[in-house]
Amino acid sequence: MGRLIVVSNRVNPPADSGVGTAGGLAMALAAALREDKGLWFGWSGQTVETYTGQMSMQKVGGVTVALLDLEEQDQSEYYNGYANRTLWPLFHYRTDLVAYERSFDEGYTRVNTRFAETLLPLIGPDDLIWVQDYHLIPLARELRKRGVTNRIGFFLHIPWPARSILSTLPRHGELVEALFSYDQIGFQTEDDCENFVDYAVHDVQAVVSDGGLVEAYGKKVRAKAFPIGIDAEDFAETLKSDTAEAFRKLMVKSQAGRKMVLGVDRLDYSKGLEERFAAYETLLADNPDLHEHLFMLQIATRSRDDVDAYQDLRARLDTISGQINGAYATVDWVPLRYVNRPYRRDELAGIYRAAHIGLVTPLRDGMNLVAKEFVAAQDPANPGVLVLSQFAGAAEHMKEALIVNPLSREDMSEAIKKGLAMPLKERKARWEALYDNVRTHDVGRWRDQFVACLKAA
Ligand code: GDG
Repeated sequence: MGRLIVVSNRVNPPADSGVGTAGGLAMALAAALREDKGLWFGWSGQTVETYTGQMSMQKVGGVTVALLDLEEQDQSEYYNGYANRTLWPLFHYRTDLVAYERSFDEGYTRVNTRFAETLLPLIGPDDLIWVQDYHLIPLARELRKRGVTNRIGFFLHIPWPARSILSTLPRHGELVEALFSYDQIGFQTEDDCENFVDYAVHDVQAVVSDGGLVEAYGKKVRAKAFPIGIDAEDFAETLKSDTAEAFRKLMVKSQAGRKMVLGVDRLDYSKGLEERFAAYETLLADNPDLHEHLFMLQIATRSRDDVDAYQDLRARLDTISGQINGAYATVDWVPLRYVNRPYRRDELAGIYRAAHIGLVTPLRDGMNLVAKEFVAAQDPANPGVLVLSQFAGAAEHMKEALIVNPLSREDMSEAIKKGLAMPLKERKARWEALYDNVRTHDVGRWRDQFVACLKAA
């Protein structure tokens, strides 16, 4: 039996000491890779002046990783360019932010070719190859061109957009055709999978048969939804750690009896942070009786700082948060605590636990793991309430949350108010149903189901 080879843009297996600090996805992939002595391949995150194609192999936390250095031009055209300025906004329905530049397209193809050339000599005859995310859609095509006949799977962590949105991308047909070089493709939700099939049927007259087999371009690919989850067991352990408990206590003390409305996100325009702040302002404006009885903590860790849209968003959030505090704060009450610094996972776990409301209101999101972490962190005897956007993939299975439209500040403001006033019995009933799903549909199940389908493809 061959090994599992995971390929992703960046490679981040947890270090030996990383238990409780690394993300669930990294933990789940690393566990599978350790079990069958697999390999994790990707970009080192480093750039060199001239590309050499040299890669370095090392063992991290029992996992063999192979890292490739790219050129600066690759970073700007492939990573900051096609991946984060073309595909990311497009797939999150932000056509207003999409940049279409030929050089991005070329950089994307070039880096996928470089990945294929470097990975090629490492592939054994029976290895399964599992490619992660939108950075690497053409990788299977490039491997096939070089004679690879192994099973290759692809999982998309972000939404697959509706046909009308996708068709705004120049050469969208090429991108879709590239997916037909895989044996199995996975999406976060049924909706995403339907969007893909809809495009294939209408734009390239694909034939779809039972079990999600899609035939077009003279090739066949299986398409299916594999909703990702968190590592619930590890998260429960993390929650028991001294650090988590210390952070929970710190939060309780600093709350001084006030209820906490919590948001935790990467600072990204897809996460609906401006709209969330606006909703919170509406809540404060409409409900003077709530003043001083609650506060909002928004942790928004900076990401993709090299991209203009992220710098612009950060500047706007700085302004809005200042305006809210300027208008409503008193000498001993800060209504909005807005924090850009990152926290460790165990610290975050303690912060989640102390929250009364978890606000997860992206404008679009593949899944959203924060929603699941918030649920996993709650005290079963006195759980907080999840307010969840209808546009997060997580909403497909988390119906017991208070589901909101993030584009309506009134909707969100009312949901926060409802959550704050929700009786314990209802909070418990909703939380139990949500937690049951988080626990059973965890990241291990996601990984095992994908790999089993890929093996059977
Ligand atoms: C993509 C898709 C999909 C956040 N701040 C800190 C921190 N985080 C952690 C959270 C959570 C993770 O980052 C964010 O995961 P999300 O799922 O919310 O969002 P993306 O980063 O956009 O992820 C998404 C996901 O892939 C998986 O398929 O769900 O839809 O966009 O785990 O806790 N972690 C630490 N410090 C922070 O300050 N340690």
